[in-house]
This record gives sequence, structure tokens and C-alpha cells, in this order.
Amino acid sequence: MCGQKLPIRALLSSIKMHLLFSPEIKLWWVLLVLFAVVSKQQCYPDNGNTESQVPCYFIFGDSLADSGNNNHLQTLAKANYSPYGIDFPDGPTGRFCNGRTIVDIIAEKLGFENFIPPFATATGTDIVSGVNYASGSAGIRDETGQQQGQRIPFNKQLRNHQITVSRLIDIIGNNESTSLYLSKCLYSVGMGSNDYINNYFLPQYYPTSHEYTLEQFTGLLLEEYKQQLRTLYEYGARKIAVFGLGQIGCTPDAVHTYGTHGSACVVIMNNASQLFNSRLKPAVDQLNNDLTDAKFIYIDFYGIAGDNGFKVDNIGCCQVEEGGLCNPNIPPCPNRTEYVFWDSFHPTEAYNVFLAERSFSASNDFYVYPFDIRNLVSFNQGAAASK
Ligand SMILES: *[C@@H]1O[C@H](CO)[C@@H](O)[C@H](O)[C@H]1NC(C)=O
Ligand SMILES: *[C@@H]1O[C@H](CO)[C@@H](O)[C@H](O)[C@H]1NC(C)=O
Ligand SMILES: CC(=O)N[C@H]1CO[C@H](CO)[C@@H](O)[C@@H]1O
Repeated sequence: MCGQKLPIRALLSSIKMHLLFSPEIKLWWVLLVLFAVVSKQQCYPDNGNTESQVPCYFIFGDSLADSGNNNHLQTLAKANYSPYGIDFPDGPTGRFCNGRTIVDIIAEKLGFENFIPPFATATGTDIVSGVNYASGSAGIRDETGQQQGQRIPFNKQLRNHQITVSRLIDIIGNNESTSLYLSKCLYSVGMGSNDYINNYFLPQYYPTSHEYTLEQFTGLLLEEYKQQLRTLYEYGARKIAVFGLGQIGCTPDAVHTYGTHGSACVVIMNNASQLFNSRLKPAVDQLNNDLTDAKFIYIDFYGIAGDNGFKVDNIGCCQVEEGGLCNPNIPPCPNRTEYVFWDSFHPTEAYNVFLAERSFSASNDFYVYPFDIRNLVSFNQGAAASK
């Protein structure tokens, strides 16, 4: 496949295809269409419809989206060994899953030929289709996850994105065209789980639960998160999907570590998720009100989770070691499509498909606000700004 290794002429034409209607390059129109036809014939001889719905997809997050950024870091939060990747075409890559993560599946639905490359290894023109900055154990707060070792907190992921933007300006050769290009891309952000799991609920390592009530801590998280999302906007993002927290009290690790006192899940941790989500939704409203040429959407993973029909939702498919990640020496369960959890924290590919489908094209509006990713990518910002 040549999707990430296009020759430079085809690459530029693919960038310019997405800028077709920008006035300054109208003159190039005919020439570019020619280029696009040529490049398509060279690249995708057997596939009729390969145009992605957006030119690029930038991914911010934690282990639910990490695709290899932690591989070279000194941390316990790594998944670049078997049986991780047992159902992934390239085997173990650093994904905390047996197969594709939710953002991989979203990229496929958008029509990308290749998975979005991790920042750690993306070079040259790889970055034009987007970059994945996600890092296992990372959080909104910089200190989150530090008991595991190195990680890339959201603040650092944003600085890495700034580096990508300047590389893109070099490739595209023009600041304004780059801004236009970046405004057409999809951005997804899923942070916050670790600020509870690998911070607030670990009083032996972090002082936060002594210093703040759950409400206060959640308030601080949301203040910081809103600021970070504004920074993403300042770097040119205009179509941003924000993932709410899932039921963090239902992971096999939470149940094992904290006990449930008769409930199915750890109630206080699920309360934390709900509190976070209940503040995130109005934050999305506020961002949409303040930044009228952008569109933020909120995806309710907590609600979606309540609706699943999986047979096994309380134990992971692989045998785990003490930290809750898979034991490399024991074969995982064979019937992976029947499990919600792959290890003690992370969903199986089958469950990721379930989440991605309901985020991408929702059959109703219960869990997407104000609409789904499919509508976000086709959203016309010009129309929104002139309202
Ligand atoms: C969780 O939230 C419910 C509903 O708000 C509340 O009644 C309950 O006391 C909370 N439980 C814990 C352990 O915080
Ligand atoms: C999955 O396979 C394992 C091992 O064969 C078996 O013990 C388990 O009951 C199966 N689970 C389901 C839900 O079929
Ligand atoms: C993509 C990008 O860097 N755009 C910049 C172009 O220049 C203006 C003004 O200097 C900046 O505000 C943009 O951020």
C-alpha cells in the first residue's frame, strides 16, 4: 500500500484536493484533478472508492488509543508483546488490545487506507494523514500515571502536535493553506480515566484525594481540560470529538483491587466517571458557544456501555500479571468476540467495534451530543460561523 508513502507530487495533489475550493488555488484546479487521477491509478489500482472523508485525523488520548508511543519509554504501561495484537495484522504494536483500538476503527470508517501513525515513529510525509499522540497511563494532569513510569501527558501531546503543525507548514509550504488543511481534519480526544485510576484513587502514590473532594478534583480536571481543548483549537482544530469516560468502576482491575460490596462494579469510581461526564457535556457547549467556527461533540461511552450484549463483561480474556496487563506466557481465551475486556483494563477489539459504530453513526442521539462523528466530519463550519 502506498497511502503513507506517496510520491511527493501525488502527496501535494492529495493535500490540494482537500483545499480545492480555497480561492487562492482555484487556478490549479484542472491540473490538480489530473494529478489526483494519476495518483489514484498509481496507488489504488484495485479499489474504486478510496477517498477518505477527511484529509487527516489527529488522535489524543491514553492507552485506549495508544498505538506504540509508549514502546520506547521507560514505563510499566507497555503492550508491545504477545498476546497483545494477536488479532492485529502486524501482531503486537503497542496497542493495549488483541486487535484494533477504537480510533483505528474510526480511521477505517473515515476511509483511510492505513492506520494513523504514532507520533513516536511518524517521519517525513507520514504526518499528512494525521498523527496519533496517545500514551498509556497519561492524563489531563501532568503527574498522572507517574507511578508507572514515563508517559506523554495531554499537555505534552499538544506540544507534539505543535511540532507536527510546523512540519506540515514545511511540507505544504504556506501557513494559510496549512490552516485551511488542519481545519478540515478530524480530531479526537479521550483523556481523564487515568486522572482517577492512576491518580485520585491511588492515595498511596498521590496526595490528590487528601487535598480535594471528588467534586473539587473533578472541577479542577475540567478547568484544565477546557483550557487544553482551547489550545487544540488554537493549533487549528475545528472538528473535535471528545470521548467521555466509560464505567471505570467496572474494569476487572477495579473490582479486584477495591471490591464492590455487593454491587457489580466499584460504585465510587463509576460515580467519578459520571461526575466528570456531567461536567464535560456543558464544557462542550461552552466551547461551541465561544469558538463559533469550530464544532465540538461529546460521545457518551458510559451510556453506550450500558447497552452492550456481550456474554462476559466482568473478567478479561487474557490471564493477567499483577499490574493487570496480559501475562506474555499464557495463551488468551479463544472466544474473544464474547468478551468486553481483553485484559484487566482494556476492551477487546470486538467491544471497540461496538463503541466505534455507535460513536460514528449513532442510530439515535442518546449517546452522541449534539450529533455523531459522521455528521461532525461533514459539518460545514462556514455555515456555523455565519449563524
Ligand atoms: C454514588 O452516587 C450516588 C448517586 O449520586 C450516591 O447516592 C452514592 O452515595 C454515591 N456513592 C459513592 C460511594 O460515592
Ligand atoms: C470461552 O472459552 C473458554 C475456554 O474455552 C471457556 O472456558 C468459556 O466458557 C468460553 N466463554 C464463553 C462465553 O463462551
Ligand atoms: C497553521 C498555522 O500555523 N497558522 C498560523 C498562520 O499565521 C497566523 C498569524 O501569524 C497564526 O495565527 C496561525 O496560527
